[in-house]
Amino acid sequence: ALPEAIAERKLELHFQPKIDCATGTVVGAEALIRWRHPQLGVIRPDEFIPLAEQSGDILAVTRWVCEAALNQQQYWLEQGRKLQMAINLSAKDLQDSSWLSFIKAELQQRHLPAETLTLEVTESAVMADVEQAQQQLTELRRLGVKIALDDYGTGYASLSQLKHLPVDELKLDQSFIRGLTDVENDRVIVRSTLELARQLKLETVAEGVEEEAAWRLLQTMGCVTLQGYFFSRPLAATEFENWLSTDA
Ligand code: G
Ligand code: G
Ligand code: G
Ligand code: MN
Ligand code: NA
Repeated sequence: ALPEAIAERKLELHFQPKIDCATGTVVGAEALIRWRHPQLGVIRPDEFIPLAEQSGDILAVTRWVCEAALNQQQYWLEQGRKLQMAINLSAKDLQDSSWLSFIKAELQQRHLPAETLTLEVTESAVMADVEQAQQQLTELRRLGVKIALDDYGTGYASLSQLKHLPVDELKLDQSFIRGLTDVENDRVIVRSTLELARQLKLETVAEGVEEEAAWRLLQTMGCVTLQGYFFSRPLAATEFENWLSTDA
């Protein structure tokens, strides 16, 4: 039913704010897909993205996500809100040879600078075919698009591969952030990963920040950007606007 859901506009995006760690101001948003099913209610991406990857529908889903996210970004820009927009790619998207020309056209149509778009790819998606991913990501970066390595620390990207991967940003997986304030090991891992990223000239995002104490600790560790329920859950576009106007 997924292809029909796309055609019938049953998919929607929620947006989770990204926060500048040093100042607490909003700098962007991650678009996260939701499927509003007439019988089953809201289906979360964890449930249908793996199926879409198996069936091949993921390519159409990602294109829909890209269009919808860029429409939203452009609308917010017209309202005077300049926000970095992040979308999630799957392994299959990295193997899609027409993705590059698609994204280029979508940006040009809207006169959006490529630098304002971040593509999040998981470590495991990259590792599925390292050479192909490397080539695709290199060309995307040449276009100006930013690349983030999502769920960093949970996959198999070795440090030597990291050195050669064409990425701009590491997103530390929330499993490390959750224990940050009381698990010594997590604190050590996060601190040294942030230091590694700094040395490699990579930006950093900490995911799953749920408490102010974690934010303060990440500040002392020099993390660049934050995301998490302490600031906000993923919100529908109008909720996001309301949140922006009350918060910032
Ligand atoms: O908010 P949350 O439950 O949305 O997301 C659950 C998982 O689904 C996360 O791992 C997230 O990266 C993934 N996800 C959310 N939206 C998309 C999307 O548009 N494309 C892909 N490939 N994954 C997504
Ligand atoms: O793309 P990615 O795998 O990073 O997707 C982010 C997932 O994490 C989404 O399911 C989102 O709803 C969820 N999330 C975002 N912030 C928090 C948080 O602070 N705590 C928890 N438990 N989940 C979060
Ligand atoms: O691109 P789409 O067909 O979804 O948008 C239709 C119109 O809805 C746009 O021209 C724009 O003016 C408006 N719109 C899009 N996103 C938002 C939003 O987040 N909030 C509000 N208030 N209007 C929006
Ligand atoms: Mn993500
Ligand atoms: Na993640």
